[in-house]
Amino acid sequence: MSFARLTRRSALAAMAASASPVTRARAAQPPVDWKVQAADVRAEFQWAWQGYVSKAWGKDEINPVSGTATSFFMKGHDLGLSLVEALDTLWIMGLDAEFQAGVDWVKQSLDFDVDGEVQVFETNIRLVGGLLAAHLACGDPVLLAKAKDLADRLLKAFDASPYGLPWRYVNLRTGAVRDPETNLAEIGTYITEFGVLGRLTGEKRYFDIAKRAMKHALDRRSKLGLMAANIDARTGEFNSRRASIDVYADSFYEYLWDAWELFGDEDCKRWALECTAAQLAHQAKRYDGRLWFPMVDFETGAVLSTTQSELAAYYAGLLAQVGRKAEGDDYLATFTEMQATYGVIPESIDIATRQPRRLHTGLRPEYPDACLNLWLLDRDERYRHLALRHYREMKATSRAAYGYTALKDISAKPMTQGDNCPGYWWSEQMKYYYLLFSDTPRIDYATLQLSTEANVLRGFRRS
Ligand code: IFL
Repeated sequence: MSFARLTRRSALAAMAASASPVTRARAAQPPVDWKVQAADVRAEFQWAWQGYVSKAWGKDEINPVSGTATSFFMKGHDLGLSLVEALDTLWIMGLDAEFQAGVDWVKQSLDFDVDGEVQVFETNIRLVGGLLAAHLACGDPVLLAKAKDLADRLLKAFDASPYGLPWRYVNLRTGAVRDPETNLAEIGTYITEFGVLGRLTGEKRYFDIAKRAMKHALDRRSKLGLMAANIDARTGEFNSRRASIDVYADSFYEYLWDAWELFGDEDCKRWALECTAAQLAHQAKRYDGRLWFPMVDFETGAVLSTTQSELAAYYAGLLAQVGRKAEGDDYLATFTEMQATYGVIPESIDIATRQPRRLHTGLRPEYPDACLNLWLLDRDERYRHLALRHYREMKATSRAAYGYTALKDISAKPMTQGDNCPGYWWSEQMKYYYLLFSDTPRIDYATLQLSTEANVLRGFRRS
């Protein structure tokens, strides 16, 4: 099942143990006590959790400057988003009392029978994934039942399309759907959560539903092997010409490879390799010597936009995972340069000028995500150092009275803060840093499998 991944990871890790002089020279960095760094990440997470508990308990997101809260899914009704996103991170960090308090809240207070609309994609990656990871961490069957209840409500969005492509929004109680004009990420980021749910419940249909939607889009690839990022769930046709590895498409590609690693699905592996080859052939471009992946016309390969978002940094890790490590390192270097230039990687960058296109940032996790995925392959200390730099910049700029916040203006000196901590912060970057620095015995790093939201879907070590 996951044999291919295990073999490859183990082999690369063994090679790293007998590192070449080149690798050793490149890794020459000031010595860092990684246990101390891990303890610092854990202490910061615990401190931010206390802020959430005191100011936003059960709410979706804390606004950590003002100590208020924001609903994420629907106005006036919260689903404990940050709490659910935090659960497996708390468990991995050994914050067991906090984890149990969160689980108790879910069991007593989280009810999905709500007459309100949610975004199907976000609900899956954040809540279904968060509940599944928490279940896998502690084994509590109520968490699995909640994940299944929620996923079943989301399935109505798939049923509404003759092609099994989920509409973007669904009413949790009535199943009414809205907005069929969707994109690759929102039709193709289900197979890992649904596949794990299917395994745990014995119902394979979840996996099949998720794979069908992905296959539909893959069957419509152009002669170049590219897909457009936008698709209509009613007609089943692409409704833009824009091929992208960036927002609106990103996690579709992650989930092809993840389905291979988690479930041994050969189709998904082949698709992942074919898509990567097409992207490297037709989207990879150099601007001033740096590697970028601008949006191109999916049929001609003509560059359509020179904007790249920070979110695209995940692709450095994915390239390495699918066997293109040199290109992954190359692309990581692009974002490393952005980090060195701006301190905080801009949310959106004009790749022709390397200037930020936006001054606010979303407290984003994609750069340490890539560092972790690269590090898992060969344990090169360099990735730890790069992630540490990212962590320190975040701590210096985003730490507020009651937690960590997105930034308003990265060009101001000092940078000015916004007032919102996105839910993914609880699931993503703090977990990436901790996994990189801690060597925690609670995780089997050889089998570790993370979702796009960094929910752990395999690799917990329960003693
Ligand atoms: O929700 C997060 C997740 O990583 C994703 N897209 C963007 C978010 C973080 O930037 O798939």
